[in-house]
Formats: sequence, structure tokens, C-alpha cells
Amino acid sequence: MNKIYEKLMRKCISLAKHGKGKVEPNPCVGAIVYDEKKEEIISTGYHKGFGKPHAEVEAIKNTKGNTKGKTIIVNLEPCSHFGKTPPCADLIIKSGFKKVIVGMIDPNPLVQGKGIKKLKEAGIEVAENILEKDCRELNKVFIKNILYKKPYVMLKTATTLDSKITDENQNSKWITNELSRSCVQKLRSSYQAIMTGSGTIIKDNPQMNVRIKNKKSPVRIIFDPHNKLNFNYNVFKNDGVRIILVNNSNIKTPENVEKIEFSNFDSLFRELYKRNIFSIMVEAGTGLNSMLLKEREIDEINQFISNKIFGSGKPFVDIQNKFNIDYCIELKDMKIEQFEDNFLINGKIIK
Ligand code: AOF
Ligand code: ZN
Repeated sequence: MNKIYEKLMRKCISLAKHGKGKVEPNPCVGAIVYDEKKEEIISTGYHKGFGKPHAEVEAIKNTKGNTKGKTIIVNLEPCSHFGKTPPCADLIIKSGFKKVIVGMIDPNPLVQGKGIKKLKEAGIEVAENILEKDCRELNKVFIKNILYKKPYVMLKTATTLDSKITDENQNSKWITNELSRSCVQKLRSSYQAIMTGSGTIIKDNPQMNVRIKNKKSPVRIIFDPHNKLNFNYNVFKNDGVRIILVNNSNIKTPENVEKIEFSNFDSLFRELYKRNIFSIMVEAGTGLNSMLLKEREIDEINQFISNKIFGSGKPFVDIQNKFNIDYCIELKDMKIEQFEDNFLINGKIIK
């Protein structure tokens, strides 16, 4: 039976993904009503937008009352609280479901197991943690947001085999190949914001936009606490994209630029979350990368590795005298992908 549930959970995850970019800071959720006897799907639904009905409500509405004795599959534990909408667990009980298949527990402190408890107490059979890893991956941003009230932060870097991001003369163009670079564009479009430091802007004058048709460019967060930049750099161009400058001077910013003061990264990220920034991709140089890694503010790394060795130059991270083999940054769930002669290494930071 678990194989069928896994297949249906996979479908739930794809349904849930339709809500990406519209539900935040809520999770992406999909639901399927299934007839075990007939082995067929009766209806599907997903959470379509923030404040809108939950996935279960949508799927149940689409059954037109055919729910008695049926099974419902959801990638997130049905909620038990009154939020913008009433508890889904109550609706499931009232609808006469026999079984509920759940992908993962809702980390929201208002729910956290209470939905499942409610269902079980009503005599409903519950299967938990079906494809849990995939469900957690789908909602990694929501999990970070709800537990820490901070954005999910992914660091992307492109290095040589010896982990350099520039050569001795600070040249960093064309470290990785074209395929890797188009993957970076895709990655950028899947994050709400992109963050870089003044060093990178002075060196490369990047645009930090997404050059894929019909894809929105992310919010630009510019880390310049010591006011080294001026507003002529490409990143400040008024192209309709939100720009947030982290700067401690009292300079007057153009009207398209918001300003935040910097004291430490923990409060910076809390402030960004308060300003509705839920996920950030960091594309920066050694300085900002190192500070963020040292402060353990990074959740995930994507390191593109090229088929070159510089032998000298700047590494993507350099935290002198801080870490050693007994106290180092460790990653889990490591993955690798190949782009011709380049590789992409991906992993999550163990906190
Ligand atoms: C579900 N199914 O489809 C979603 C859930 O403000 P509300 O009422 O929309 O509640 C938001 C919270 O409900 C959210 O933080 C998460 O815990 C849960 N989201 N739960 O059963 C859904 N989107
Ligand atoms: Zn709900």
C-alpha cells in the first residue's frame, strides 16, 4: 500500500508547487481524495494563495460530497487551529474520511502534531511521514520562516577545482561553463531575493537580474554597511524591482531604494523577514560569504565547480583561525549534478 501512497504523495507535491510564489509565507500544500476500493482519485486541490482556502478544503469541495469512507492524502499535516480559515482537521472528521496520509508534521507551533492527534482521537487512521524528505524539501522556506522568523538563506558560489572565485588579478569571469551559468539563472528565479556585498559590486558591477523570459527578477539586497558604493552601479537601476540597501550612514537614498541599518546578521535577517523577505540567495565574494558562514546564517550551499585550477587567488570562504577539524561547518543531504565538465554540489548546513 505504501507504494501507492508514495505515488499519490508525489502527485500532491506537484499539485502543491502550483502555489509557489503566491502562498508565501504559508506553505505549499496539495491534497488528493482517493477511493481505495476503486483504486481511483476522486478529486484534487491545492492551496492557491495566502489567506485563501487550504488544500484540503479545495480537494473536498471538488468531491461534491463523495468523501465518506475515503482516504485523503496531504503533504502537510492538516491544521488544527483557527487562522484565516477554520481547522482542516475538523472538516476531515466531519466529512467522514476513513484514512489520512500525511507527508510531514506541520512545524507551525500552533499545529505541530495537534492536527494528527485530533484525527486519531476521532477514530481516523493516520499514516505519517510518507515521503517526508521530499515534503520537507518542498517547504524548506516555510519551515525556516515559521520556526525562526528569518528568511531561508542559500549561498551560491562558482569556483575552480581549488575553490577559488577569482584569480590573483581579481578576474572572476568565466570560471564555470555556459550550462552552469544558465542553471544559476534558474536558481535566481526560484528565490525571492538575492544578496551581495559592496566588494562584488565594485569589482563586477553585476545586474543581479534574471534573464529568462516571463521570470521575475528577485529583490536585490545590497550589503554595504560602510557606504563604499554610489547609486550609479547597475544594481541600483530603477527597473521596477525592489532594492534594499544595508547601510549605516545617513545618506539619502533614491526613492526606489529602501534602507536598513546593520548591527549583526541575526537582527538583519529578522528585520528582512519583518519586511516580507522569505528566501534569499547569496551571490557574494569571500568577505560576505565568510561572515555569513561564520555566523551560521546559511541554510544551504550550491557550489558550481569548474574544470580549472588557479593555484592562487581568493577562495569562496576564508574564516581564519575560527574553524578546525573539531569545529567546522558540516553539511548533510549532499547531492551532485553534472554540467558537461562542471559539477554542482548541493548540501544543507547542519546547524
Ligand atoms: C493545511 N493546509 O493548505 C495549508 C496549511 O492563516 P491560515 O488559516 O491560512 O493558516 C496558515 C497556517 O496553516 C500555516 O502557517 C500552516 O501552519 C498551515 N497551512 N495547513 O492544513 C493548507 N496551507
Ligand atoms: Zn488547514
